[in-house]
Amino acid sequence: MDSIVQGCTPPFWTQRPTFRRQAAVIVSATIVSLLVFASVSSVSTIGRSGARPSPLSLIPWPAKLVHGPGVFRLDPNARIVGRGAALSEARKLACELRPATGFGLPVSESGTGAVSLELDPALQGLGPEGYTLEVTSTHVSIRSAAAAGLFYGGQTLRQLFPTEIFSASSVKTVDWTAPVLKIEDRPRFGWRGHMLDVSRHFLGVDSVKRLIDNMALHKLNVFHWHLSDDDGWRIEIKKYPRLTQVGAWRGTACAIPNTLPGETCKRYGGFYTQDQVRDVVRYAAERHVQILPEIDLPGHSRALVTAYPWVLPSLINTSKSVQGHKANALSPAKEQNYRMIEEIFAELVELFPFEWFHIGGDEVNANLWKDCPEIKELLRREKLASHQEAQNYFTRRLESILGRLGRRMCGWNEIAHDSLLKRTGIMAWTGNEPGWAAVRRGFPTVFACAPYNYFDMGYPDGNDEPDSQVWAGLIDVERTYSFEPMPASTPLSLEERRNVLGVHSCLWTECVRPWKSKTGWLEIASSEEGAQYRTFPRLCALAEVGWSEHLKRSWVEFRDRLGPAHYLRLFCRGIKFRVPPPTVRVLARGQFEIVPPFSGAEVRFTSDGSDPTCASPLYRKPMVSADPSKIRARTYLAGRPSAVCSGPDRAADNRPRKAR
Ligand code: TNX
Repeated sequence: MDSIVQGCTPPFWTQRPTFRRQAAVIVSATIVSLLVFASVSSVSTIGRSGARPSPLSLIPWPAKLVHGPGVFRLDPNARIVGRGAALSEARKLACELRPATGFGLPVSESGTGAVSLELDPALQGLGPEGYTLEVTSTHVSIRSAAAAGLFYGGQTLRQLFPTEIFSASSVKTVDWTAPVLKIEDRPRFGWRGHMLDVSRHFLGVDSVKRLIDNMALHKLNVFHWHLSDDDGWRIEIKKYPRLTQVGAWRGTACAIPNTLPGETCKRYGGFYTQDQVRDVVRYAAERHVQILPEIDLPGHSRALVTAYPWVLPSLINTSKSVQGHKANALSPAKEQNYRMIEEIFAELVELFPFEWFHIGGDEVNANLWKDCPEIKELLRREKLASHQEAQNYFTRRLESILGRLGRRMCGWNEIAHDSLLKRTGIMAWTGNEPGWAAVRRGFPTVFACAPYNYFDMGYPDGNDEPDSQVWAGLIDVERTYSFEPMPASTPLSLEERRNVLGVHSCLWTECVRPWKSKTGWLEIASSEEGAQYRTFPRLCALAEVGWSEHLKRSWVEFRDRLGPAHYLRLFCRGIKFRVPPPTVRVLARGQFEIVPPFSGAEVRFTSDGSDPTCASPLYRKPMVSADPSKIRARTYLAGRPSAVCSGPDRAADNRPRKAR
């Protein structure tokens, strides 16, 4: 039976009239910008075969791809067929292709169609996320051993069509063709994740869903929801209502004061109800994204502690955590704390079906525990030699609570200790070394290495851009792309390498808020836009690190797939991504060269020290200047300017700025 509208939840924002209006503007800007690109340069990417130019800009790049001659054309009468269990994936694909094409794309369970999706047990060797995609001049076939693979085949197919396929409203001027080819694909890692901190700045359900949607199109499959921290508790817990009544709000009129730099709000905050969380979990599952909840314990707990002060040690001192908070860690010696945690976790595991549960465990200020008699007594009774061992004891207790609740615990690398079960997971954030150490000790480990994958760090050439963290260095897209959890030099045995679950990026949101540049070239209108600006395009690089084989990765090829094609996809989706600026280099005898951020980028420049505008000359080739230090350049992408590259040789500087 045909089903045109039933059967999937379309990205909900495609239904919003304001977004549709915005999309119409975006699409026309996109077309104008493509014309600019076409006239400025011949945009051509060299395919992996090396032999022939390829217009393909797939991100992440697939494992095997063979080109054929000709194209497939999606026509208005096309039908999508999904037999049996493939039907729901066929419906999702149709939902994703309808808005831009404006075609009905009926979905059926039998018969023939222009596009077919099929479950095929013979493809088990590709794993549940692997798939084959064959495009002939008349037909597209996606096959996989499991639903996730069909979904990812569909994501690849979307990227084979012109970039406007990502528009939220119909684009009449485009011929919906995809090149004839065969792809066989599977991910390198089973865990490809991204974390969003909603405690420091709160992002509502719609923003979270948009992020999940954008993760899924990059084939990321774990959304890590950092739901509690010093600055706010963000999820309704029925048994402990003060967690959100008190813990979700900060400001001059609240029990939790303003603390983020420059913050002067009266009342700021928000939280998700359990019904909202169920809805988000469902939405993510439809996109094959699992949600990893994090409740950060025993440190980073000012919000919890303010709501229920009895969780603190009975005697505390004035010592401070890394972020400067006093009294923000629970006592590991109070039995009622473990009862409370078990009751909170019991509510949470009902909401989050993912096998993993994150308990934080980072940056605990153990000095806070020094003077407390009940903690001294705990050390004596349990023969714990230090406050670190007291944290290990606390973590073990949480591990058994989660075991009882049917979940596997994971936490930041500070928790790694041999007394934990080897089914517990470690998330390495301070560098690759703690990750390798955990792997060698037998822990399943996810690599979320700050100097590569912390998107709250600034961009290296970020003039007049939003405030950022710098402690782990400045991180450009190339740096994220260069991330490798298992370089050839890593002394890990084959057996140990199996413990590397995958890769992960993090967006901490201390600095994520609306913002306007001094010279007016950039306006970040909301916290969501702030988050997007930091996340994209670095997340695109992380996606390829997680999916594509290490030795087949090439930065230059990736860079030219990103620009312009993938940027235009992000643009069509309304993402406030960061436009990459060019670099100015001085050559001999006053000659200068401007290096575009990708082949064929529209770069405009001035030579008198003023900021370039869209009317400034287009850079084409090296030139001579009386004073190269006055050269200023910026990229324009779909009409959006980048930051100004001011002067020569402002190369990426990834040095850490401040020790933690
Ligand atoms: C470290 S990474 C933290 C966060 C901060 C972040 C800022 C980690 C486990 N803890 O609490 O927000 O740095 O970059």
